[in-house]
Amino acid sequence: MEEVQVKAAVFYRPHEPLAVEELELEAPRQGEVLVRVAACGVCHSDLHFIEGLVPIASPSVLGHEAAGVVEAVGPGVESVRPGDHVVLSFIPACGRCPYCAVGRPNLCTVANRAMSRGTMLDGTPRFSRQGSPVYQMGAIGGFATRTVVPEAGCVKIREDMPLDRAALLGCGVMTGVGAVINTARVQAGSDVAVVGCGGVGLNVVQGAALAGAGRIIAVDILPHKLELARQFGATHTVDASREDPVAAVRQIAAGGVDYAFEVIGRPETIRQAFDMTRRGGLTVVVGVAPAGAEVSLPAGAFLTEKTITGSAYGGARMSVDVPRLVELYLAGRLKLDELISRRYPLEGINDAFEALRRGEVARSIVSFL
Ligand code: COD
Ligand code: ZN
Repeated sequence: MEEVQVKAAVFYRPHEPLAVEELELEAPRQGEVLVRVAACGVCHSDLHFIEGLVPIASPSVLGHEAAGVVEAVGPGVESVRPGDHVVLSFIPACGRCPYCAVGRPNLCTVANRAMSRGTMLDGTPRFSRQGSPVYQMGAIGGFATRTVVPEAGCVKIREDMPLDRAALLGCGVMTGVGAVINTARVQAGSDVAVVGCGGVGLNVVQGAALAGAGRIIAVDILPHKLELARQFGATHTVDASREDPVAAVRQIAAGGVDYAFEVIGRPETIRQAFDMTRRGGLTVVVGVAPAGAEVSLPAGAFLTEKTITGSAYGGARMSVDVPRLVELYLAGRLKLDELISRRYPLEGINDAFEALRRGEVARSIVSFL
């Protein structure tokens, strides 16, 4: 197979709009898959790169929340074939490293190295422009008409699952619902607080509802996000721009909640989530604060057996979790349609990021359908 031309949104430097331009895409190599992208969600993590808060290889095709149709496979690929519908994973777990071996594929050494380099598993990207490499966010680079990904980054799904909604499973839904189900293992009847109800936080809210949590307290600074959180299953809401969220949560759930999730990525809100967790409870940090940031915690609180943990990609075991989420959606038990506030063509990508920055959307998607 020959190289193909694609149109993609390319990041060159922080604080600059992405450039929508033509790139060359190499044919899939051993263990790789060429995918025609159907849709790619616009996540705040991509915005972190654009805002210069988190470093990334440059130039890079952003986008890590995508689904599409397999068009061709490289040598040795066995799990998917042309025509298959797939959700893409930004942690294409190798299956052999120590983390994979102990059942924690979201921490896979090989995939996380590829992710930090913006390459395939062999350390090189498949996009290029006039002969120079163009990197791919999360071994995906989903803001492109086509991309090449590792076979391990493809999760085959039912063909009756709409691909635009399937795309959301690739990051926001997996990260949010997974933080509740896989990382925290929230118990039925327990109290939950969610600090930050954006594209990922709303999925923490609906994950808590799925897990049968008792009180689900949504915290945000935008009233329309709190309204959405109610639709997704929040039983209480707290507007942190008007009142102290820690005091408010501790009043609603006497003494604090059993589980508090931070889904923004700021030291102050991580501290708030910890302080609203009750004795013996668990604080789960989903958001990643800017490089170099530190959080301070009251050391005395550990005497109360409080636990704080991170959650990466919702503890995803993609080949198990994605088909489960698809079934939940098709059974009417997982909200995806309600997450999609807007659809943009690839040319509208910078408007999509501007809307996300202004807090206007739950999720928007770039749609190639
Ligand atoms: N108090 C309460 N809510 C707040 C505050 C505050 N002080 N500040 C902002 N918020 C709200 C906003 O109003 C908004 O509703 C929400 O927080 C943030 O939502 P979004 O839609 O802007 O962001 P998401 O949900 O797309 O992304 C959140 C992440 C935490 C995933 C992301 O920002 C992040 O930390 N990414 C790094 C982690 C990572 O790389 N993960 C892998 C790929 S996602
Ligand atoms: Zn994301």
